[in-house]
Amino acid sequence: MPATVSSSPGPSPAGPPRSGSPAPGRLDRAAGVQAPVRLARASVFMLSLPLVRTFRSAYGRSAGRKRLIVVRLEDADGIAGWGEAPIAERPLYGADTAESTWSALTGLLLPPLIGRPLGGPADAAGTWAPLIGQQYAKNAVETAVWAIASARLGVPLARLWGGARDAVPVGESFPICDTPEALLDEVGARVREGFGRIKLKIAPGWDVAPVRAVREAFPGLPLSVDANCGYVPGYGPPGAPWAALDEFGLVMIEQPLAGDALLDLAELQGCLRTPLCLDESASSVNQTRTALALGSGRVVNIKPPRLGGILPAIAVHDLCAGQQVPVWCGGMLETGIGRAFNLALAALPGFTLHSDMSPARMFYACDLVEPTFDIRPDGCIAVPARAGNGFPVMPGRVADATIRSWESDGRD
Ligand code: OSB
Ligand code: MG
Repeated sequence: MPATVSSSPGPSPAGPPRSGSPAPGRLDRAAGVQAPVRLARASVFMLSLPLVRTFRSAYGRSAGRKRLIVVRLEDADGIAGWGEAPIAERPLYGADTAESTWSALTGLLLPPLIGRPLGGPADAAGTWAPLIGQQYAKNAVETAVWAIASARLGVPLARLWGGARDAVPVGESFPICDTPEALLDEVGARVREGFGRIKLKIAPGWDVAPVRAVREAFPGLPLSVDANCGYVPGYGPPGAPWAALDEFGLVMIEQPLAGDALLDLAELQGCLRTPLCLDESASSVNQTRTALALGSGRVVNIKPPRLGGILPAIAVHDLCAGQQVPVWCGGMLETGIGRAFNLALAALPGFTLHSDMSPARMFYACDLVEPTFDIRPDGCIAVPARAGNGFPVMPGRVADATIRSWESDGRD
C-alpha cells in the first residue's frame, strides 16, 4: 500500500491560540499520520562522545565524555530512521539511566516491533502504551519511526506535525562557572553570535550574584534561570534567593524545587511576579495538567525524551495552547539526531519562547549529523526542510563512538 498523509488538515489553523478557542489539536493530526511500515531490523548503539566543555548544574558536573544511546530502525524496503536517547549515567534529572534505557530498548520495546505491520508512528507508540516509565527509550523508538514515516511520505516532520514556522528563535543554557567574570565573557560571546535569550543554571551558592552580574552587564537581555530542583522550601533566610531574583525582570525561573513538589511550587509562584517554568515537573500530560491547575508554574518546557516521545510532547503543547500557557522546547545536550526532532517540534505554534537549542559544536567535538546546524545572524535556527531525519546521520561517526551495540532482525 502506498504511504499517504492523513487528508485531514488538522482541526485548527496555525497562529497563536485565541482566548476561548479550542486547543489547536495538533495531537489528532500527528496521531493520524498514516505511513505503513514494517520494521525489518533494529540496532541500538551505546555511544561515548568526548565533550568539549564541562556542563555543570545543580545535579553536578559532566566532564570528559558523555554516554548516549542512538537507535537505528530499518523497514522492509531498506529505509532507515534514527532516534536518540540523550540519557545520563545516573538518575538525577529523571529516573532513567543509560543502562535502564538499554535494557528497555533491547528487552521490552524493540523485539515486539520487528516484523509487525504498523499503520504509522502512533501504532508504534501503541505497542508500549501500557508500560510506565522508560521515557527516553520510548522517545528514541518513536522518533526513529517518525523519521522512517517522514522519509516514506517525502514530507518533513515539522509539516507532519502542523508546524507553523520555518525557523526557531534560540537561547543558550549556561552551566555553572567558577567565577561571575568567566560567565560574563561567555555570555558576551553567545550574545554576539545571536542567541536571543540566556539561561543561567543556578544552585545554592551560585544564584543572585552571577545573575546580578549578567543583568547589570546586559540590561535588556531576555534572561532566565534554571535551578534543576536544587532548592528546598525554606532554604536560606526567608524569601532568599527568590525575592532577589524576582527583581531582575527574568523571563522565568525554571524548576526551583523538586519535580513533584507541586504544592510548594504553587506557594512560591504565589509570592513571585516572575513566572515559574515547569521542566522536571512536566513529566507527563496529566502531571502538567495538574501543575497548571494548581498554579505551580506559568510556563512549560517541553522535552520529548522526558515525556516519552513526540506524541506526548504534542499533547502537552496542545494542553498549554488551550490555556494560553507559553511553551518552549528544552534540550538535554542532544546531538544533531535529537535536535532535528526538537527543531521540528518547536515549529508548532504554541512554542512562543526561545528554545534551548545550542548547536552540537558547543558540547561535542564532532556531531553525528552532517551537515549539522548552526545559529543564523537573526538568532534563529532553521527547521530542517529535509524529510526523514532532517539532518543526514553519519553511520561512520556513530560506529566510531560505539562502545556497545545490539542488533536484531526478529529471528532471534
Ligand atoms: O534542565 O534543561 C535542563 C541538560 C541536561 C538535562 C537537563 C537540562 C539541560 C540543559 C541543557 O539545560 C540545554 C540544552 O540541551 O541546550
Ligand atoms: Mg531545566
